[in-house]
Amino acid sequence: MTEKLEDIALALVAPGKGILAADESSGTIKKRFDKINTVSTEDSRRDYREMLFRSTDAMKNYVSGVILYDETIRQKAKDGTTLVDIMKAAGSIPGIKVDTGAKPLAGPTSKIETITEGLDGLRERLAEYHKLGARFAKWRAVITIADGLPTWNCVKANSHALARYAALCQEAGIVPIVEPEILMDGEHASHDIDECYRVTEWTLRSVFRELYDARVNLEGMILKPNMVIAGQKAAKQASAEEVAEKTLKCLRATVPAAVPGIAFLSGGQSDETATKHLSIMNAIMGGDSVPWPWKLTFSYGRALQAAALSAWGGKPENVAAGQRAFAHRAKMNSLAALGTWDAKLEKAA
Ligand code: 5MM
Repeated sequence: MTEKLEDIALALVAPGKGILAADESSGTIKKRFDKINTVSTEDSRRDYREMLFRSTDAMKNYVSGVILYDETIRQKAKDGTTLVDIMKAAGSIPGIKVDTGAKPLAGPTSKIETITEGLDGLRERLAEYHKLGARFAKWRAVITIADGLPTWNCVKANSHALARYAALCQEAGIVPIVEPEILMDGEHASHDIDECYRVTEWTLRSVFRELYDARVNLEGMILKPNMVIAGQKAAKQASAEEVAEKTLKCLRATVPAAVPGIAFLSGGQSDETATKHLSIMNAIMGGDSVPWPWKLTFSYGRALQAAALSAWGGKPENVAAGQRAFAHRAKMNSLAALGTWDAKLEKAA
């Protein structure tokens, strides 16, 4: 495979393909396993991820890359093959989460606002991850909308950290996925869609300003934003068409044409809703007489894995069922990335 950042970035957003976010830290995967009454151990986490990565049809046809956690990039399957080699054999690019998590942002809003950490020693960690096979990385900044929040301090600090991370990645020959997430879930998420629009626009402007200052090559990165959507606790939820239109409007106003692709996070949307929103957006773009500059695809965690996780249920005898559920979701999202998904196809599962 080519080692050029621009080529890797384009491969990640190849037509009909998107990214599987399987980078849950040990605390997060434990929460997911608790829901299926499965104990989270090094082996059970390996078995679950091996099941996903051996879903050959899905990995070959719909998944361009997988974001891994530090433990997973070092793990071997039961037969001794590294998990990285399994996904590479299917033609999928290994990626790695390199942030060390969102921590309270010191100051008066520390109970709500966070700053993502992980810059110390990052140059050395990236060099090691490159040797282990990673060709792209991910760093997630978290922005919370609440009464009077976010603060400019929070938006600025997180944008700056994202840009420093992205520059270090490119120096190491790794494509940075830049993920500024405006939360749609959690205890404060009662904002409406227009407030999400305002904060998303503000944050993206700030992020691209910092990326420019850090001299990040926009052709060699991928943006992973939230969709413009009301908070889960909002009294009024916007229609799918409104989410699609406002998300596209916001991205067109803020994301430079040099960026090759935008791969959304699902953020707590149901599987089908996340697929539907992506498909409507791609259908709008495809039907436009003026060409849009970037590809639009998925980089879903929960919305790609939830069905597979529950079909598997931690039981070896359910591996085939888990793989079927995963392949179905991956295919639905692949169609959405082409703008051709239809709700009727969900029944075919
Ligand atoms: C897979 O979940 C990632 C979060 O892991 P930690 O919270 O344990 O660090 C997360 O960053 C994920 O990659 C993105 O938010 C996209 O996932 P969703 O579920 O929002 O599509």
